[in-house]
Amino acid sequence: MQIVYSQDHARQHGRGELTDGRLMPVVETPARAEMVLKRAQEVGLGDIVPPSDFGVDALARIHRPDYLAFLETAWAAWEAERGGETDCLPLIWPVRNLRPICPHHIDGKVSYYALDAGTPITPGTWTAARASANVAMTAAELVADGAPAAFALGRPPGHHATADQLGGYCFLNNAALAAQRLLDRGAARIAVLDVDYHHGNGTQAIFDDRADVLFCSLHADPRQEFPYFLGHADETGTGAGDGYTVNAPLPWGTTAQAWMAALERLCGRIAEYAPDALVVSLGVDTYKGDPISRFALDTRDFPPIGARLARLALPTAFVMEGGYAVEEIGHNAVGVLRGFEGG
Ligand code: Q9C
Ligand code: ZN
Repeated sequence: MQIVYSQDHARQHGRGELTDGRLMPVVETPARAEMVLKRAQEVGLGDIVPPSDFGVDALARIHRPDYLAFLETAWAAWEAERGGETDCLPLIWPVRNLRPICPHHIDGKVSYYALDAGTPITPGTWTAARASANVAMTAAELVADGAPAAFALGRPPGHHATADQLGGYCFLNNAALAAQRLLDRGAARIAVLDVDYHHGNGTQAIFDDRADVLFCSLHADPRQEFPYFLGHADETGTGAGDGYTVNAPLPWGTTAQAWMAALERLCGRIAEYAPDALVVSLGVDTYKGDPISRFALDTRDFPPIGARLARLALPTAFVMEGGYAVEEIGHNAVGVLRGFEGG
């Protein structure tokens, strides 16, 4: 399958994320994408193609215009306020008992538009995030043009980003943009399957009230794990979208066997939905050696995931999400894709 890739991902290189009570080096680094690219080339996965530029209008199919304007201007406002020595991070949120009215000062604005303090805005964030979104939409375009599959090898990831919020290392929801692109190209129904260790709260929220996108996710139980406030089993969608969200929260320590059993259930639901295409939010932070995650999948467990997805027999756009064990991320992510091609 073709691999869509842009070097602009490297423009997002945060200095610090607030974690465990202190500012720590970020785990969502440029090396992640470089390691996946290296492995894809090693095994000859497919040709590497650059993204097309779909412009801000395509982003606005999913994201609120005021949020896009904020992302575009946030670094300049932050830099003007206090120099460029530190990344732009929030400190207070419009939570219970406060009012979500967007402030004018950058400190308040970044808090309004962020859902955590682990997602630094840097000088290159807007460039890198747009490139990652274009990478995902280009993969969708390839699939819409008839490719059986395509791989969007982008970062920063996307599935925690909502229509108007960044968080969880995500700024633009690449998978949602890919799904929307497929719909805009004529598909009637799209399934999004999110296999990242973390719940894809952004993607779920974006499609919550829609029946034209089935959102299915396997993830660490939000009672134990980030993003903590979405991803429970009783969330099934609202309004017209009722019945089109399926969550499979799993406990810390989940093994490949239990994980595959949950995947089987979600694949059944996807087959029943009979979508025109599938978007896979491909996170490999389910790996047992992942530094921020607590599932127990081994490198050999990833190819069977791809093989099972191939049995759905759907045109498939894979969109890179999480995975922070940098040495193994290439073997794990490309393992899924090779399993898909061989399966
Ligand atoms: N101490 C994705 O995988 N921060 N995002 C965890 C760990 C949030 C992960 C803090 C993790 C978000 C795309
Ligand atoms: Zn993740």
